[in-house]
Amino acid sequence: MTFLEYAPAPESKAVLNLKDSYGLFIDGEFVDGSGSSFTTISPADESRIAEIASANDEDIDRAVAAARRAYDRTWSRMSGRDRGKYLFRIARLVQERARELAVAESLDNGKPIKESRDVDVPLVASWFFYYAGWADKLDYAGLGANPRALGVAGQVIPWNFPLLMLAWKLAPALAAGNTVVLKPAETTPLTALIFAEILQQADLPAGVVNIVTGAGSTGAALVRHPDVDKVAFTGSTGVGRDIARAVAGTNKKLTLELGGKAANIVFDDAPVDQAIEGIVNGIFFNQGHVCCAGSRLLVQESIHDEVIDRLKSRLSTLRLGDPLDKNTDIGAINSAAQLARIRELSDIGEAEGAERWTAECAIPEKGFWFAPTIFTGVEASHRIARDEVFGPVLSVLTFRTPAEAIAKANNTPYGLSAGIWSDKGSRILAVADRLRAGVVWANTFNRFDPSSPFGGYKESGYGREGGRQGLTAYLKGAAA
Ligand code: TAP
Repeated sequence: MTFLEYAPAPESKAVLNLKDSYGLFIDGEFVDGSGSSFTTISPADESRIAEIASANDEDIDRAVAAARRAYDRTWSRMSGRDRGKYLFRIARLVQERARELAVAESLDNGKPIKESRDVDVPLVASWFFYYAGWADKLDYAGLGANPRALGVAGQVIPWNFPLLMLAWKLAPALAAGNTVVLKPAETTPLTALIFAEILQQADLPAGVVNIVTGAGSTGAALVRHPDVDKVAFTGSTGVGRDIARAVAGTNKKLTLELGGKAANIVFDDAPVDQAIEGIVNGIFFNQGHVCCAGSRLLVQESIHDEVIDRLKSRLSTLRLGDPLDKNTDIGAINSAAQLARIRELSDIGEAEGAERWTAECAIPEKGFWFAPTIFTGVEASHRIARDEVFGPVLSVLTFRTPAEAIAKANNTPYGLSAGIWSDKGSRILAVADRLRAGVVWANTFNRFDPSSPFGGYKESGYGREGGRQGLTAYLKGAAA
């Protein structure tokens, strides 16, 4: 089969107004950091984007003190209606600067511009719009009598959806009346810093949101700070455990959104064309850097060969390359370290006896890249069936009966998400009921909405983000 070649269609970087270096955002201003600064680079070509300040313990002290002052003097005294107005203003500014934010996100993270433009940034705006609407309705949300904010929240986020994770954390915290110190991931600080400019534009009172950049040690100092009332973390299960230990025995409230190893279950009566698109979206969206990615495909044995053949031909049409090109489907892997991890686990998959297939595509010379890969003949004991690869790698297992599908789907230490593909509504409901996963999608995958709670079981963490439930993590005595 021959395909028409697409001409390059790069999104212009002219919309960006980047600074050469960025400070920490504390008490409404950009200030110098006391730690040694670091460079953020584009993972697509390893080019330098900007110099970023690093926060040490003293800076964390300053940021937490600013958040405490803002909580005591302004934010906790402001009516919910007025807090809501600020959140609406932020949401509208995100929409106004959407193109700039999307370009910056693709540049710093490596994700395709069509995803940052059509998924990440619109969801960021909708998260702020949604929680803006809750700010003056907390008394009527069934969250207990007179729900009150906790105080200062320390929030630590990962690199896979940098601005979206910031929105998931900030919007409910602010709507509930808390002030915040947030640490973005070391490899993707850029959009959080542009967002800080948006906060200045929105005239948000100084200290309500503070953004401290740095490495893991900055996050560790933040979650351990004695004047932080609430810790919210999204990231790996290993770091989540460390934070749970640090917070144990204190009065801090804690929510953890950790890893996943979701089963995407395809029954033999599924609409196969749609299922193929759902499988592709489930694991190759955002290069598979998705905590709820459908990384384990469970396909009914009778349709296994047909599904795999069609999947391979679909994957052969995906275009890998420049994240800023509007035709790109698969962007760059976020960092050299993540690429090394994906390579290592894939090599282990092969060594353990699974059959590896990789889509043919030209890999750019510079930057971090990994072509879409499928492993068939995977067994439940294989590392690629158990460990989170967090990359564009799909492990395929088979099943014969619904009971076997459920048992295999639940055979994981994680419990974040799952997908079911079937023509029968009754089967979908019966299977969904028995899956130990926080989110179950039916005949779709990776759908997000601010009104819908999201979170996991087991090693995927605890607490819910999104929806009315997402507010409970930021209010005293509130139960979902
Ligand atoms: P982590 O290494 O856990 O890093 C997450 C954040 O924690 C980063 O900001 C990191 O800083 C910081 N950090 C590192 N060590 C720390 C410590 N000891 N104390 C406090 N903070 C620390 O994860 P990652 O590699 O960035 O992200 C990938 C993982 O996140 C995957 O496992 C994925 O499943 C999970 N994830 C889960 C979800 C949800 S909603 N469940 C969403 C997205 C991602 P540095 O960047 O400087 O290391």
